[in-house]
Amino acid sequence: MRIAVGLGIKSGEERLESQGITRRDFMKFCTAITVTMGMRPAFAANVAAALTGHRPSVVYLHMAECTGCSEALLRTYKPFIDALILDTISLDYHETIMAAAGEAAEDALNQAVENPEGFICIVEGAVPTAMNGKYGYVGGHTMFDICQRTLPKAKAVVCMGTCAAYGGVQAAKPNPTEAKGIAECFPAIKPINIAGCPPNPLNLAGALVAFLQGQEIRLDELGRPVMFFGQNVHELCERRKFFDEGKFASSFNSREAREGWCLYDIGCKGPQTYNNCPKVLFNETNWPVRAGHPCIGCSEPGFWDSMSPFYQS
Ligand code: FSX
Ligand code: SF4
Ligand code: F3S
Repeated sequence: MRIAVGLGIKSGEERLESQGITRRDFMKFCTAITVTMGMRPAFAANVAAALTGHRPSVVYLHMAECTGCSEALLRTYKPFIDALILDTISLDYHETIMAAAGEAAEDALNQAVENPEGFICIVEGAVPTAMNGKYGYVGGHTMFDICQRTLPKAKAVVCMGTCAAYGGVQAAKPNPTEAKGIAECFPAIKPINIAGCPPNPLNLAGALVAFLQGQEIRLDELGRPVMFFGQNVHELCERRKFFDEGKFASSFNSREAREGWCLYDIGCKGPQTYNNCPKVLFNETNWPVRAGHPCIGCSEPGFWDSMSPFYQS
């Protein structure tokens, strides 16, 4: 396994150790990514090698959004998932967590974009396009201009969350800012859409691993990696047997809901929604439907309009 022998890899292992990440925790994380990617257990060694190898430069842009996607990444129950992802990459620009401000931040962005080794661009949030983009500014530039200047130079563009992928809540009717997702806004860009509001950080980690390994990432017609979004929530749901038996909870606080009956009658959109939440879980702990909340379709384009009302009674 490369992690044990290569000089560069060893320094990767040392980096992790210096952050208090034990080898056991690290391999557990690699196994979680392996499962998320739908690979066989032995693939965990390849994941470990990808995560401890060369660190690609990443520029992380924020558009119009709630920043819940970054929160999902940074507020993991064990700090090491965010530490690992942030250690795997060289995060050269991220408006929310970078120390630099003002001109120093601008310089950091310009330098990262001109890096001769290239960079991966991760985008959170939708792009406001009305009035020439005047609804969204960062550092005196419209969000539209920042994307237009940055995205075509990236080796890969990853949309972190449904807003960047399809517009999300900003694009909900009546959409006064004419917010759009990246692919709609810039048709020449073919982003990898890690959909979800918020998306699961393990899906981002899995996509980065696949990219670092030079794997072909097969996308569905909505730009989502099939390895994470190839099945719908309903197929994977643990309440599914109750659906098949025609056992539907009639209210959120009913005994039936607590006993695991299907939430379809109270608004669940699992049958129309492609995501791996039941399999991957958030924080290795839970997912909406297990917690008693219907799926609201958060990984689908236009879900604020097409999937609402989210609750039925
Ligand atoms: Fe959207 Fe993400 Fe939902 Fe929020 O950045 S996908 S509103 S969790 O923050 O963009
Ligand atoms: Fe399908 Fe939702 Fe029922 Fe689960 S709770 S079986 S996802 S309809
Ligand atoms: Fe979103 Fe439904 Fe999963 S609401 S988080 S796709 S269960």
